[in-house]
Amino acid sequence: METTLIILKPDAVQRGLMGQILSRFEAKGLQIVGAKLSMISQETAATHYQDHKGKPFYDGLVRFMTSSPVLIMALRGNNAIAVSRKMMGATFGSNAEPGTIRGDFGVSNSFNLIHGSDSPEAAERELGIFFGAGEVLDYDRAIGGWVYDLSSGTAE
Ligand code: 3AN
Repeated sequence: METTLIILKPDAVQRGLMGQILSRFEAKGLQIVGAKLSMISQETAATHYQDHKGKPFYDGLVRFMTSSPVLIMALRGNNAIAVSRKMMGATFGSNAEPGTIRGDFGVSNSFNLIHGSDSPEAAERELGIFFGAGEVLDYDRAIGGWVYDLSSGTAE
């Protein structure tokens, strides 16, 4: 099982889209194993987006991400990183496919609603930035055996 970091960005919170976006992940079968509504500090935003430092959109991105609360989540499932990235859609709302979160809920390139880790290495790094010890939980869901086929002993 993979765990990924998802952030519902300030535009998702301000536009009242948290519930609808969260519902999609729940309905898909991904397990919410961490969640907190939080203001991101300048320092945390800089750490999170360190790979983009120096790019033309970097200052605006940090300003945007620190402008309003965000919903920070840890989602778990088989291939959770790829599954959630596919659900998010292309980076820019203007060309994200209908059926994806960015494709259905946004049209902006800068305000693109959601962040999701793009690799296992990034997920580990980003989960460590936003969640402290004990804040990502291990628990069984009553529906677990209906989301995955567990008959072989592994989740299929
Ligand atoms: P993604 O979030 O789809 O993985 P990245 O990693 O290429 O996209 O970019 C990280 C974030 O930087 C994006 N979520 C978006 O908010 C912002 N970003 C990337 N490119 C641009 C751009 N050309 N103009 C404005 N913001 C951008």
